[in-house]
Amino acid sequence: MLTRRHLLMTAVLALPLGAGTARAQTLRVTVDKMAFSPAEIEAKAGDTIEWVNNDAFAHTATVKGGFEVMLPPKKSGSVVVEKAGTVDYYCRFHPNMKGRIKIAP
Ligand SMILES: [Cu+2]
Repeated sequence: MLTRRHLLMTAVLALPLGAGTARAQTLRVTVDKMAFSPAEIEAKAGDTIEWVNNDAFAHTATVKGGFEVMLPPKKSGSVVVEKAGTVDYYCRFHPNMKGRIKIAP
């Protein structure tokens, strides 16, 4: 996971400043055995976050005072992140399941 993050950061740093034409992307988080993976991702405003639930029971990606994405067993759900900042989310059914989205402008 560290390696993957490092690669992502390297890719971001390699972009020329002011390129400004980056297309919105879809970033995938899998849910396996009661855990979000990767637990922390780096997105840009306008990106779509998609959670793929591989477990046989339901989860959610819930932000206090924000969005809640239902993740039925073996299904996926998504949300578009519009605002820069750090978003912490958890699963409503298993509050010890936690994830974070770092959103760049
Ligand atoms: Cu859950």
